Order: sequence, then C-alpha cells, then structure tokens
Amino acid sequence: MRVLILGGDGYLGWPTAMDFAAAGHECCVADNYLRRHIAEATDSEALMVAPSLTERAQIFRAASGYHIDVRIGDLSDPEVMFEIVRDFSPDTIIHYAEQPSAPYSMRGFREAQETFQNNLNVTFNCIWAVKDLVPDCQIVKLGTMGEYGTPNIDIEEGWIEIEHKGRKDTFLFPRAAGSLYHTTKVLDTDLLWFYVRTYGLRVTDLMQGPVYGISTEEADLDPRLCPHFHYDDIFGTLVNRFLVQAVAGVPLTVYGGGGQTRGYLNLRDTLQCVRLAAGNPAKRGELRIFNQLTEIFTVNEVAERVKTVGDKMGLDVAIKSIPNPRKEKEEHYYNPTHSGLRELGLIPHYMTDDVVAATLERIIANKDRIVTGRIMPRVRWN
Ligand code: USQ
Repeated sequence: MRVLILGGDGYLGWPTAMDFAAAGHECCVADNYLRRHIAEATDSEALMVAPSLTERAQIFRAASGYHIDVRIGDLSDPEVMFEIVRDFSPDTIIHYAEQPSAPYSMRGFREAQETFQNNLNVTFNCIWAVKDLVPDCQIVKLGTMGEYGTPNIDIEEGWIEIEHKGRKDTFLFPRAAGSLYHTTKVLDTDLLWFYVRTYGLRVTDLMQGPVYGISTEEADLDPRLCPHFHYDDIFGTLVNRFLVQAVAGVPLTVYGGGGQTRGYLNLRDTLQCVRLAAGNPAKRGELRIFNQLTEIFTVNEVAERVKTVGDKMGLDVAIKSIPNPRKEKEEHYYNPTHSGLRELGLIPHYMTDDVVAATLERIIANKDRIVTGRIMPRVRWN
C-alpha cells in the first residue's frame, strides 16, 4: 500500500508510520507540529524529548533499513493537503491530524476555535483531496469513543436500527460528547458520512478509547524513536498519567468519584487495529465504524491496578480523589459493543501487571525529567 499518515508526528501517528513501513508499505508522514507548539505554550511537554520528524525518520532508517517520507505542512490549508496528496498519490490515508486534547479544547475561546478550525478543516480538506485526486483511496479516520458519551443503553458499533411508529431505518448511533474536542469528532463523522453517501468515498471511522503505553516493536529499537509520552493534564491520558504520578510520588489524581468508565487499549493494539482496518478496506460508498478498545475500567479500577503493581515495586503509591475539573457522569452504565476488530483478527495486549511494571520501569529511568507542576488539572469545564 501507499500509506499517507496525516498527523504523523503524534503519540499514535509516529508509531503507526514505523509499523506500516516495517510491514513493507510505502509510507509518508505529514504534520505541522501543532501538538509540539501547544505543549510548549502550555508547559505540557512530553516526558522524553523527541527529535524532529526528519531526524526520527533518519534514526529509524539507520536502525531498521526502512524509509519514511516526511512532509512538514499545515493540512488545514487546502493547498498543502492537495499538494501532498497529488504528489504522494496514496491508496490509504490514515487521518490522525487533529488537536487531540479535551482539556485544551475547553481552555478558552482561542483554544476552542483553534481545535474546531484545525480538526474540521483537516477532515474537510482530506475528503476533498481524496474525492478530486484519488477517489479510490480509502480513508481510515481516528474518531473517539467519546463521540457516544455515556448513554444509559448499550453502545452499538457506529449504527443503530430504530423502529418508530411501525417503520424501521438505520442511523448513526446517537452522539453526546463531553468536550469541544470530542464534539469535533462527532462533526467529522457527520461530514464523512455526507461525502460517503454522496460521492461513494470509502471510509473507516475508528471510535477509539484512551490509549496507554510507550512500547512498540519499532519504537523499542532506539530510545529516540519513542512516541510522545505525556503525563500532563493537557495531553496525558489517564493510565499514562497515573503511571508517572506513581513514580513521582504524587497521589493518583482520581477526578471526583472515580466511577467514570471507559474502554482502554494498549498502544500496540492501536497499531494492530489501524493495520487491520487498512488491510480490509471499506467498500466504495461505505462508512464503516469500529469501536476500538479492548478492556473496560473505571478510573478507580485503573488507580487500584497502578497502586498494586507500583507498591510491589516499592513505590508506595497513594490514591486521592480531587474535585472533578470536567462535567461528566461519575457513575453511569457503560456497555459498548467491540467485536468488529476482533472479527478482523485483533489479538489484544491486555493491561497485565507485567505491562504496567514494564512501563513503570521506563518511567523510573526518566524520573529526573518529570515536572510535577504539569500534573494537577489546570483547566476547568466551567
Ligand atoms: N481522569 C481522571 N484523572 C486524571 C485524568 C483523567 O480521573 O488525572 C478521568 C477523566 O475525567 C475521564 C477519564 O479519566 O473520565 C478518561 O480521561 P482521559 O484524559 O484519559 O481521556 P479523554 O480526555 O476522554 O481523552 C483521551 C484522549 C482523546 C481520546 C479519548 C478517548 O486524549 O484523544 O479521544 O481519550 S475517550 O475517552 O474514549 O473519548
């Protein structure tokens, strides 16, 4: 395949690029370093310093022999998107190029506007570049489980059949996101669905839960290939944050009651899911949706898991509930279907004690780099 990865500098984009390149595909990454700029502006830099994309591609080539083509540019500018798509002529686009932080999107008007414009414009430009230049190219788009929110019914895989006054039809599953960031993903799905049904695009929309982990087959070749590993309140996801807090000796920051329930997955499984989706493309005129998660935990369960393993390693981990900076349900029903990717062949890497311990070891080796001022929540929803 000729795989173009939009957002190829990100936590998921960079390891995905290495994974596709190592599987023998021609691979190009595009990014404008938006996340690095936001991290710098908000004092939210990742635990390990990542070299530039061009440098990482050189390091990866030296370590593995595989080539990754690098383009630096703002994909929310249609000229940049069209030029890259015209020049590389992909048959698969993996679209990660979005501002991915819920707290950043809730920080104020400027941050909300930046998130809204970047996320919607990149998706819009991607759709038009495919439609006009490479209409047979599949788009694999990273959505989020947060599009559905936490409804009091089972969450289906993207679609639901509704019977109303004796008639039936199939609709996108109702969505009720909990941040502006998550809402941009709802809007992305609607945009994609409109262009799929009108112009016959082929799209897979992956509703992904919070990802954790640092290790992948290729990232482990050289420490400089490691993905951006965030533990700050802006970009850090729950499990990664708790692991760093355990090492830093900061009580694990359970927001409110800690009954918030989400579907989690290992970074290695993100790569697997994206590879499976791309290897089994949607048909022309199909918007295929998968729920991308492997295990369901409450915040309290994640905290207990990290504490158990951390204590065994002598870290003496404390857990502390703090006022919830977000507006979200702290006790709720949560039962998402997630069988589609398993049917395509996904073999999950579960959050075992060994996986938690191995990640803690990596963090301990970088303990001196932890800036504790980045840990407590700095953004409130109201
Ligand atoms: N939480 C805590 N303590 C913390 C951090 C988070 O209790 O220190 C809670 C949050 O309130 C939330 C849950 O843990 O209830 C998950 O939070 P998160 O920060 O791991 O996840 P979220 O903000 O929803 O966003 C992350 C990624 C986003 C992705 C999403 C998937 O940043 O890009 O779309 O996970 S999902 O959560 O399923 O929508």
